[in-house]
Amino acid sequence: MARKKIALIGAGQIGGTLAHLAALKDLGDVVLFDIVDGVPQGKALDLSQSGPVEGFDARVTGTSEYKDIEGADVVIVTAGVPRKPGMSRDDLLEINLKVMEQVGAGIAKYAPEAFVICITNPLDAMVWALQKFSGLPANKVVGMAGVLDSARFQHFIADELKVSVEDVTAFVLGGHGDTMVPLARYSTVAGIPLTDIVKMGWMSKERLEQIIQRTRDGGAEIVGLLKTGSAFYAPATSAIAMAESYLKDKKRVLPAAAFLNGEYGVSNTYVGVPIVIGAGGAEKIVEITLNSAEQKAFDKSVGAVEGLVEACKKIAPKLA
Ligand code: A3D
Repeated sequence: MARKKIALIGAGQIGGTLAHLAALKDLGDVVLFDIVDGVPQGKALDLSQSGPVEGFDARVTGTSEYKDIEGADVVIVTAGVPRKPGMSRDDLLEINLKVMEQVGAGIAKYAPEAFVICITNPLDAMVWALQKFSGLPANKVVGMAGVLDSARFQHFIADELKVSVEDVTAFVLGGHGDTMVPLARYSTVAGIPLTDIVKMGWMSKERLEQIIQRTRDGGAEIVGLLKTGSAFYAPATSAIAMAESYLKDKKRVLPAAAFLNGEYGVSNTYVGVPIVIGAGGAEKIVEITLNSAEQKAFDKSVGAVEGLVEACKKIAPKLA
């Protein structure tokens, strides 16, 4: 069986980490693409030289030409600019939208059969634009945010209760922004919903609220500490989990920005919901029932994403 091919568009902080993880997990050969000549080639050479030590055979190459991504099974997009302290994800919209147009054209030409995972911010609007610019089917283009937001929530809960992260599941819905909706009712410790954990007195309601807010601000907290860029280890790991589920047809149920066509009462918009990822891409959108407070928070989040999509249409009228 031929080795799978993973193309990484953007060879910055997340791109380099993605390449390392993909090689360590032997997911396939890796092509790192970037417009800055030398960076993808240099990182690819460095990573290749870790192969003999780690014992991976994946070929890691760097390029600035789209033709080298030809036939990729998976494309992960991080091209664009990240946040600096004081910036919101939405401040990146105009510049990253232009990047999505170039990337979409490159994917359409050389990797139209690929499963595409977008990470570039503002995530929900950029994945929407990337799907439109590339013309790929909507079930083959998804955005990574929910796995990361849920992992942040899981980490904070496990840390607070002093339990293993392995026993904590977390559930975050909605757009990847300040309006994201961490759902306590659907997040559990060994199957016990966090709402019951509060009732049992294991954690106070106030503490849970603080953790939920810290999850929402999780990206900004790291931007504030790093000062020169945004988080990259956990975002890369999260996208690799999605790529692996596709490549191995694992059919994992993961939160991701998916194209909604009536589900959750939303149309023609990408927003974070649980989906099944298998060989067919986004194979199923899982529609959970929301209580009125959750629905209100979800609607607010969808409204924020729709506002960004409208801004994209104004900047690039061909998306309208
Ligand atoms: P960074 O290290 O700056 O890497 C971005 C790379 O994109 C750089 O190497 C650029 O040279 C390259 N690039 C710029 N324009 C183009 C282009 N037209 N074609 C190809 N490559 C280009 O950033 P990063 O890796 O830290 O972050 C990448 C993106 O991910 C940013 O938009 C972040 O905001 C976003 N991000 C999203 C999440 C989510 O959870 C959704 C988390 C963290 C970061």
